[in-house]
Amino acid sequence: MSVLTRRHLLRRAALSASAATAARVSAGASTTAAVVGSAALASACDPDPESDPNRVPEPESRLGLRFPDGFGWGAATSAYQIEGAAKEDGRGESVWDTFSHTPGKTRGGDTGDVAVDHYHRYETDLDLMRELGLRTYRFSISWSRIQADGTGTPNQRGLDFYRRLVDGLLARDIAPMATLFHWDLPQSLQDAGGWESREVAYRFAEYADHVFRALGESVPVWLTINEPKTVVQNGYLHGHHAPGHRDPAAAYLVAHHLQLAHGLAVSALRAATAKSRIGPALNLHPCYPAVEGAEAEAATRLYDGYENRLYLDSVFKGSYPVDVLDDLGPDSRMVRAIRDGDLKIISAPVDLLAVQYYTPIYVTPSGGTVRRWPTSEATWQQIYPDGMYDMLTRIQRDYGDVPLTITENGLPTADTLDGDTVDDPGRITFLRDHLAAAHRAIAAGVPLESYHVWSLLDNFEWNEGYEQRWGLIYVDYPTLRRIPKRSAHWYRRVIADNGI
Ligand code: GCO
Repeated sequence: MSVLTRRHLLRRAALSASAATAARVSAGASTTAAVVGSAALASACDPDPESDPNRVPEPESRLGLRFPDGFGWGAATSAYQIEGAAKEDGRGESVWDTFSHTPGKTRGGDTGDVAVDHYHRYETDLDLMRELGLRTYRFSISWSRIQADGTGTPNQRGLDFYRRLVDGLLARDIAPMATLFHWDLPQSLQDAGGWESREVAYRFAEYADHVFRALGESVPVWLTINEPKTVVQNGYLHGHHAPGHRDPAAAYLVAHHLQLAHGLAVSALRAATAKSRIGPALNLHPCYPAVEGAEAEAATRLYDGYENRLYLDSVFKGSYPVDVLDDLGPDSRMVRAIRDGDLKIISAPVDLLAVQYYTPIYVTPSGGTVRRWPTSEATWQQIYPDGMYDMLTRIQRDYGDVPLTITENGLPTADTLDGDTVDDPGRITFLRDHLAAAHRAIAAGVPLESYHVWSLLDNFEWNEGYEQRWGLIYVDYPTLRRIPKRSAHWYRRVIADNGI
C-alpha cells in the first residue's frame, strides 16, 4: 500500500475519532408505556402559518418547487437500529450484538437489545407512516432472524415478521423497499471468517434466495448490501463499527467479497422472480480538492477512487478502478482474491442505484481532508446540499441513465421533548435545501425517482448509541412513546403538495 493511501487512511481515522467525542445525554430504553399514535400527527399537522403572529416563516416557507407526478416520498430505517427483540422468535446473534455488548465499544454501553421496539410496535409505526403520507418505506431484513447461524433452513417466525410488515405497508399503499444486509452479519459467519471469507458471499446469496422466495414479488424494490464502504472503513479500517478490526489489508478484501455478494444476490433475484427490481445501496461522497493545484487534484482523484469508484465502477463498468488497484498493489489481499469471472458477477445488470448522501469531502495535496462547511451534531457530516446535486449529476455523466433513488439523507439534531412537541427547524432547513438540490438534478435530466429521509424514527446510531437523534419522529426512550417532530409535520405537507 502506498504512502498516500496510508496517510489518507490515518487522516480519516483521526476524523472519525473526533466524531466520537461529543457528550452523551440520553438512553435507557424500556418496553413500558404508551405510544402517541397517528392521531397526534394528524391533529398537529397543517398549522395555518398566518394564524400565529409570532410564527417564524422560515424554514417552512415554500420555494415553489414541484416534483414529478408519482415521485416516491419515503423514509428509511434498518433492522438492528429499530427492531429490538434481540432474542425473540429464534433470532440468532449478529456482529452488532457482540460489538455493542463489548464494553467500551458504544457510547454509554448502548445496545440494540430493545432499540425502539419496532418488532412489537410495527403496527403503530405503520400507522405513523400512513399519517405522514409516505409512498415508500425502506427497511432492512435481519439475516439472523431468517437464519440464526447464517446458514440452513430459514426460520419461519423471522420470515413471518417481515411478511406482516410488508403486508401492513401494502395495505396502507406504501411501497416496501427492502435491504437484504444492513451490517448485521450473523455472528456464526463472523466466527467463520466474516467478509474476509469468500464463502460468506455464497451464504449471503443463499439467504437472499430464501428471502426472495418468501417475499419476492411483494417487494417491488430490493437493495442488496447497504453501504459496503462503511463496513470496509468503519468495520475494518477504523474499527469503531462491528466487527471492530483495524486491518487495512483485510478491509479491501472485504470490499471485494461484499461486491461479490451483491452480484450473487442480483442473480438470485433474477432466478426467483422477474417482477421485482434490485440494486446496490451506496453512500457516495463527492470529493473536491481543498486547494488549487495538480497535487491536490491527484490526491482528490485517488480519494474519489476509494470513496466512490471502487463500488460504482465494479457494478456499472465491470472493473475496479486501476488507480485504486495500483495503490493497493498487486500483492494486496484484495487484488490476489479477485478471480476470473468475479467482475462479471459483480456487474450483473441492476435496475436502479440507491444513493445515500450525507457529506462532501475536501482533500489536501497530501491526501488528508479538511472541513469547509459547518457540521451537524455528527461532526463527520458537513452540511453541503450542492454536493448531492454534484453526485447525482456525476452518476448520470459517468454511468449513464440508471434510475436513481435517494435512500438516505438527513442529519441528527439536538432535539428535546417539550410537552407533546419537538421543535427541529434545523432538520426542516436541511431537508428543504437537499430537496431543492434533488429538484435541480431532476430538472437537469437526472432520473431520480424517489427520496427517503434518514430516518423515520430516532434510533440506535451504531457506536454513537442513542444520543444522536436522526428521526422525523422523536422517540422518548424511557417510555418508547413516539412523537412526530415539527419536521414530520412539514414533511407531511411536502408529500401532500408533491413539492417544497
Ligand atoms: C448508513 C446508515 C445508517 C446510519 C445513518 C446515519 O447506511 O450509514 O444506513 O444506518 O444510521 O447513515 O449515520
